[in-house]
Amino acid sequence: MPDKSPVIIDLKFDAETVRRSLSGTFADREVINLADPETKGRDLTGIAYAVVWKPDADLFSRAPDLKVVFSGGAGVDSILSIPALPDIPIVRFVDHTLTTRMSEWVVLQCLTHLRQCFAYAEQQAARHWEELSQPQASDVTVGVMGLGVLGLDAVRKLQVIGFDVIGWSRTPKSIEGLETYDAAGLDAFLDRTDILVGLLPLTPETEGFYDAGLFSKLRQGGALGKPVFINAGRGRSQVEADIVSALQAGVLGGASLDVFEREPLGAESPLWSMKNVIVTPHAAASSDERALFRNVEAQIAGFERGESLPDLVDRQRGY
Ligand code: NDP
Ligand code: OXD
Repeated sequence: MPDKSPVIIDLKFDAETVRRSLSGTFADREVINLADPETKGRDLTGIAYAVVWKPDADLFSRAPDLKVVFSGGAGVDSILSIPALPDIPIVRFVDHTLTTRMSEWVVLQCLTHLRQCFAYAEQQAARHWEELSQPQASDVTVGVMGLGVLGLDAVRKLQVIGFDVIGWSRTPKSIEGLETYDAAGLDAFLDRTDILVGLLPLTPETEGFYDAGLFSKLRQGGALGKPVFINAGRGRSQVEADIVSALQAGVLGGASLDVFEREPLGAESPLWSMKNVIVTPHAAASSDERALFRNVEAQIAGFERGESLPDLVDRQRGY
């Protein structure tokens, strides 16, 4: 084995897929996959790298010499919440495979609500033939919250479909072809929005953010009649009881949710069977393991050549 630091793998993904995807990767260093029973109790001192998703709480005390932590996903809340996290660089997983998947999901959900798929599914079940009046994408304003890697790609793809798109982010932005709002413009942004797309990270500021007060500020009487809430950011940013009440009261006309306050979503949740609601199991943009390992290999090679690491997490901001 060449004299290069091993890499620890602690990914709470499907264990078999991780194992299969590791074959042929990291050719120049040892891989210690903590899902393998033989690594139990293994001394992890002296190891520089770890690739993690929902890591074991004791990983950082077991591996005190880590130089870089690579996140197995784009979101890092499950890493930042570990109390023993050392003050070392954390690299997010930013890759076209993940970005493309997210945009596919977002576009699919926006089109599902625009093209009245729920109403047509009901008609089909009843063997009922009736053409419904159909707004155009350009009649509908999609407000994308979060203009980072995922939000911006979704914006561009929604624009190609023809939606009127506006964006909102923490800091002010100037983006060609996109009207944007910052934190101070929240109410004005919501007041124009027919379909709200949440692509925000979970931070202390965004916890419980999508609540009754926010839903009540979305535009009523737009081309879809009632506003729609779509969230693929993080579930703890949404107040699920408020989503249910807003749907029941007609404040919201529909929702597409990929993330939930508690995952898996409990069987008792009313969201499973509500009208005009799509539930997907945190599957909007799962990481492709092979792409992840290729990405980490390239990052480690660059780091060992003395290059700076891209896609670093800002611990102060929390994302
Ligand atoms: P980025 O870090 O690239 O972008 C985050 C965006 O959110 C930025 O525009 C940032 O604003 C904005 N933002 C953060 N905090 C606030 C706030 N308090 N108020 C307003 N805007 C804020 O992240 P990505 O686009 O790569 O990913 C976004 C999130 O998507 C991830 O953190 C993760 O939670 C989720 N995700 C979900 C997946 C799924 O399968 N459901 C898959 C992958 C990711 P600014 O530009 O001003 O910094
Ligand atoms: C991610 C996710 O953050 O899959 O990448 O949720």
